[in-house]
Amino acid sequence: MSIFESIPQIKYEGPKSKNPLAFKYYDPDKVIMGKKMSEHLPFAMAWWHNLCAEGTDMFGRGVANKSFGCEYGTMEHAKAKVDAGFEFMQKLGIKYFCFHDVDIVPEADDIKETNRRLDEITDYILEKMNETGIKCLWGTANMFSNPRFCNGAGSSNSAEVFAFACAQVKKALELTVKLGGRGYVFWGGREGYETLINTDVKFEQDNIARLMKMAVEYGRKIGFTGDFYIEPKPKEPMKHQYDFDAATAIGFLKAHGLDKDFKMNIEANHATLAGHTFEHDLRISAINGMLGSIDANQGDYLLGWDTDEFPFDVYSATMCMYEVLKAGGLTGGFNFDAKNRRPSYTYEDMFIGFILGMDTFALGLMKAAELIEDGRVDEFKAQRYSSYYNTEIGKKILSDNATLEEISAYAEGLGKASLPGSGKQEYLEGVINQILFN
Ligand code: XLS
Ligand code: CA
Ligand code: CA
Repeated sequence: MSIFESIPQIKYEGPKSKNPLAFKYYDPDKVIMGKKMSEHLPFAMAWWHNLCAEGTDMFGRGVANKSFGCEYGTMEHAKAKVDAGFEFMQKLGIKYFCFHDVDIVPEADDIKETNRRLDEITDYILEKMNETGIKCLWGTANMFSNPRFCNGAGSSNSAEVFAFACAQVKKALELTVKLGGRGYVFWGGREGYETLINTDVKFEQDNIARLMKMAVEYGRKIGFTGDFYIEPKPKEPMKHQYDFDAATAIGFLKAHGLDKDFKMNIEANHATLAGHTFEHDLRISAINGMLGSIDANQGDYLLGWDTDEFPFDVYSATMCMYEVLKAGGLTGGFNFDAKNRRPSYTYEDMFIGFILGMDTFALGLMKAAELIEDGRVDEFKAQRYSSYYNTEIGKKILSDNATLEEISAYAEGLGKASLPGSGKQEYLEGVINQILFN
């Protein structure tokens, strides 16, 4: 039985097509820099936004009907979501999905019953995976919706709540292993504080590390060989979140000896909320060897919160793909942690949102490859630092055995430094425009 009966298989029709239900740029078999687009771009569907979110906001109820013909809160509904999700992914040619524990079943009052439901639904998901070849990108535990997590999960002031966080992480890890997930995500939505007046920051951060260490130990014990990810976000829902941005999260992981097992899952809209560009957080992760996976969405610069929009900014997608290509690709994938705008509430809109996101990243990939093949940006950057490679003083500095006295003597010998050379920002921006719009 089909849920999206009126929606055809979505095909590549090329940039001239005006068919809203076709790809204009995402051509899965097209080869870019020696690899198929579909391999460069392992796209994933986020269970929560696509199959659960109905467009509720602070001022209004849902407008999109995601009952899929069943009563909410039942296992029939949970199964209908599986059917809908797999039909949806197949029609778009999406190979991966991501999930939270409570996206896939209705949560019961007793965690033992929730876990029983999770076993039942993952048996069903596994059947669908085997039938279709669709895989799990990553799993996670929702440790922010249930009222018990109002003061955080790993960072909760309550030992009992901490124990429930452990129980959910344990189960979500087991499910991720069962479904063969490539990664396991910690997004610390409530791991932060509303006010320092009532908060012991060191105690809370040490406890988050304790939870993560136990998760790594257990995960490895049950055969999880993938990466653990931290997904940084500076705020929302908490006023201040501990995993503020990539640099902060990486520092935390290194301080607690967790950096070998963890990488970053960078979300575009979280990076911009932290006052960075998307590409900034990607670069910081990559130079630390921790660029794992991406939540591909975009925010709205006029709004101060996380709007999780489908990406359509090709400039930003190009800068993202430049970072990804330079880093040699992702071990994870591109999860569309994105939702339709509230007034776009039809089944067709769900598909159009994904088509927009996939086309935007396909364009980003093609343009980033052109930028690299063009070479002007990379050549300029290399030339900009060349004094370290082609002068004696530069080589001395890089040798790591120079002293402050020796280098100072060189400067004193010169008396006055020449200017460091133009940064040529406007020239480089022009090169990017030329590549984007040629
Ligand atoms: C919320 C986060 C969340 C994580 C998974 O802002 O993006 O959805 O990706 O818990
Ligand atoms: Ca988000
Ligand atoms: Ca996310």
